[in-house]
Amino acid sequence: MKQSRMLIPTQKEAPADAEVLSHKMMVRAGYIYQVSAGVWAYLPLAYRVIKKIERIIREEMDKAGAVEMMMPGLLPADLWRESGRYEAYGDNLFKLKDRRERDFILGPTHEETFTSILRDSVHSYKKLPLVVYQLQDKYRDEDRPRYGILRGKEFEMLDGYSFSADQAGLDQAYNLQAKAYRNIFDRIGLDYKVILADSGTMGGKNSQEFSAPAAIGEDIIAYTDGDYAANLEKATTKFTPVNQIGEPGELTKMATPGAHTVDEAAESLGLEASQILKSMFFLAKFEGEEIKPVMVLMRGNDEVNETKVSSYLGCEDLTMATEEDTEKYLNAHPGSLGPVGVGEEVMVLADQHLQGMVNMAMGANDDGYHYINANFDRDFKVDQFGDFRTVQEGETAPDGLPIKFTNGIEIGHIFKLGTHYSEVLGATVLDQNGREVPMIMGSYGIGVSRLLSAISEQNADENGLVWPQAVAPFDVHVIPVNAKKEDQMAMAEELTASLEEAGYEVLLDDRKERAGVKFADADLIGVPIRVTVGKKAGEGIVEIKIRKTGETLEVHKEELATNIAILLKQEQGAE
Ligand code: 9G3
Repeated sequence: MKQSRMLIPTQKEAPADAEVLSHKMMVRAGYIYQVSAGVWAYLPLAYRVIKKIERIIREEMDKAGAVEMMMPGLLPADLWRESGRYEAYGDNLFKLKDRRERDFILGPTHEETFTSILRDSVHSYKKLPLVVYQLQDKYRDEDRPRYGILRGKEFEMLDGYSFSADQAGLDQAYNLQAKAYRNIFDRIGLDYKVILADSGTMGGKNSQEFSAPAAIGEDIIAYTDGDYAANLEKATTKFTPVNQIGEPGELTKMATPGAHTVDEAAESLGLEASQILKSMFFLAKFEGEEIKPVMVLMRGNDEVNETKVSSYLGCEDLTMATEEDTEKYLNAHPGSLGPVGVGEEVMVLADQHLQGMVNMAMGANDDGYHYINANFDRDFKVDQFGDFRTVQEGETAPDGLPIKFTNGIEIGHIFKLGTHYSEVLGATVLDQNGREVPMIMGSYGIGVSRLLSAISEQNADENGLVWPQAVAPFDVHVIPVNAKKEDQMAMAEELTASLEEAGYEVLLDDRKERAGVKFADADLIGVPIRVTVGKKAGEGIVEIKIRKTGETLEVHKEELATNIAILLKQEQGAE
């Protein structure tokens, strides 16, 4: 392919609002163009990368027995009203009307759409399991689109859905998809972890997230050198309850003037922060508008994990109570909360690490006062002990090894949905006994366009992008140093033809630009192998440069194809 015919608007400077490497370099290298905040055009080089990723995805999906199809992006709101999600996702949903004032949305995901088609098309368990998928743009009105195409308002997703008549069918589909996802990320050359994650509002308990370690990742992953890895939202430690001994002392109300934080209370009472019991007050919103006040207790030096609390409660939304909520339910201020004396209507959850503690200090729901020697049962109730805290680095993971933290980019997520959507939308089949049963579903997704950001974050350097061979826009970048020198151009064209003949995809920089410009652009574009045709062209000598390592070697043009084959195999091996 002649570079003079490509549209590759490289730039010396990154856009002012670009904070991260992948965003800076994908714009500078002429891969993407911002049409609007969070809305991007994929220029020819990015489009070639996406097409290579899609080919890998299609091969692995087909191997896993999934069948590709295509849904509309423009969806009738009624379908989302039936599932209850039209309201639930509020501002994130793009809503619009057609000429007859009928409500539509731009699809952010397609559980409802696929379920409605299966509902109308499949009625017997004999036709299941079915796994269908699509590669399609999704629309989400992100409040803060950021990091280039990593979090956009329109992005390409692989979304797949499995429909089974029984749990075994779901387990099998889920495992096949999990394997396919590993194959896809392995073949692309991405570094990733498979982590335990929270299923959030998707229902079902099991879900696996595929996370690409990267400094800018929005996920925090808790992992060990063993095989434990979990999203911080879900991560837990090896817990051994301790039964502390100690006679319960007399409950005493102590003046602690001006003490509002755990540390101030500890200071004022001459105790350690871990001896102070910290009370966090939330309002939990359940299906059908019911609001429940929830107090969560934990050691003073622990942090409450709101995802664990809302997952335990199964509530739709969990928010920290405001001052007036606290006044209303506890007749107290956030700086001096405690469980002693709270009304029955307040649910009290306690982190399991409190179990067995005696004579605890805690807020007295009275500014400037704290209790000491407060004890379970005698002085306050706990409705449920559980795992409600966020783990900390260094603590012992369930596999017995110390926990480490890293940031990760969520690149895939698979869910055992169960029957939530098939029930609300009436997608049932007759089972072998002729009984009507809801189909059991799984949903599976990869952020396809987001992969370009993840790959770039993991491979780019200060000179530009670096693509793994499997998804690079071209295999080889041929650069005649001086386009005005006939012999160099002739040799460059000859090499391009023979490499293409050998099955390589070649970008020939035939532009009449200075050498410096060509080399700088080649570094930005990031094709894995560069062949420079320069002064020694007359002797049939060319220079090969490996973009990833910067290594160069001179070879005779007769050995070029052989050397490239070896280098590309090495690069793949190195992955
Ligand atoms: C919405 C909006 C944003 C959303 C969703 C719905 C995330 C939503 C979760 C999923 C779950 C799976 C199929 C492929 C795998 C992931 N953000 N999710 O459902 F209306 Cl505005 O998308 N979907």
